[in-house]
Amino acid sequence: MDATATTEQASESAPDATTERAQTDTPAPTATATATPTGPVDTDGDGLNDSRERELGTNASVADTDSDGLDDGRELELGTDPTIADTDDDGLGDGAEMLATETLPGADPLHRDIFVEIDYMAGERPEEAMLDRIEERFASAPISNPDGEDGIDLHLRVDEEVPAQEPILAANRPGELDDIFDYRRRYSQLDRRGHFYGLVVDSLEYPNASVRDLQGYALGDFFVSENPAAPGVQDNVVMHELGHVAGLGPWRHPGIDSRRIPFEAYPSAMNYRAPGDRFRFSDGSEGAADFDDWRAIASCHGWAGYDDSFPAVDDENASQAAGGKRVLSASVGCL
Ligand SMILES: [Ca+2]
Ligand SMILES: [Ca+2]
Ligand SMILES: [Ca+2]
Ligand SMILES: [Ca+2]
Repeated sequence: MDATATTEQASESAPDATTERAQTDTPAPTATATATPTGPVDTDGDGLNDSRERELGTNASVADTDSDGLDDGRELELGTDPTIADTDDDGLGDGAEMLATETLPGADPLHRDIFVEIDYMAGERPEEAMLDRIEERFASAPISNPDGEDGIDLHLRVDEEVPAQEPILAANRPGELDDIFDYRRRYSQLDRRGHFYGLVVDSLEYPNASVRDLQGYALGDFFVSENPAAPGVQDNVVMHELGHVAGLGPWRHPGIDSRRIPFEAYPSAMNYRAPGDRFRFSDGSEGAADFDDWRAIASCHGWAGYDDSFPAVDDENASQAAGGKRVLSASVGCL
């Protein structure tokens, strides 16, 4: 704690040195070289004097130029962009990532974060070890970040136990708390930006017999996973449904939600031929039939550097996929 306080104090007394570092990504020459302005005027009191603000393109009369909750001087200390409200482009503002420690614990304004609230029916609490394994997959994703480190920081946060009902219907019907959408409405906090919602249940029941064997379900920013007894299987189900909510719809690639492509050619949890214990997304490196799941997720979210690479929609596959489960296919998307 003391070290942090000292650091902040030091950078406050030498704001220009900190600025140089953030701007050029090279070591500051010396702390004193530019830090001794005579009578600097800091009109808005954000820790940067007016002439420095002109250089940076920030507003010298507004402390928080991009209105993200962090003053311009503080942003330079952190390395975030004082003129961009969401420096890492993950849908969570710089200020929220730094200050909303209760709703976004562990968020990093320079690294892509995805938060998932997970509720579970009584007796179906997901194992932390399983959630850790999936988080590790995302952490090593080949996705770049402003902090220079690859990966997506996935936060799978177990929230609360909800009343059990088995099986639970994966379709809307009138009545209180008798289908998965009732649970979503009552227990999710999807109004929080950047959040997905997951519900772990004992058994899912489908109104359409053709999909009754599926163990998970995804719609928009919400997914449901059965909690099967077989070890390892749930990793794959959760990974698969997370893929859907993150943007991997069946119209993106013929191998998603199908058995048309061998697992070796498209080694992804989105492939129905994935062995139960193979929970991973593909990076497109296995040849013509492969698909870069990670890049599709990134471009689906509009992350800088990936937004122009979205694969063309496969209309034929989309319509085939829509055949048995139109609602599912048409609505699964990304934030
Ligand atoms: Ca700001
Ligand atoms: Ca900012
Ligand atoms: Ca952000
Ligand atoms: Ca972030």
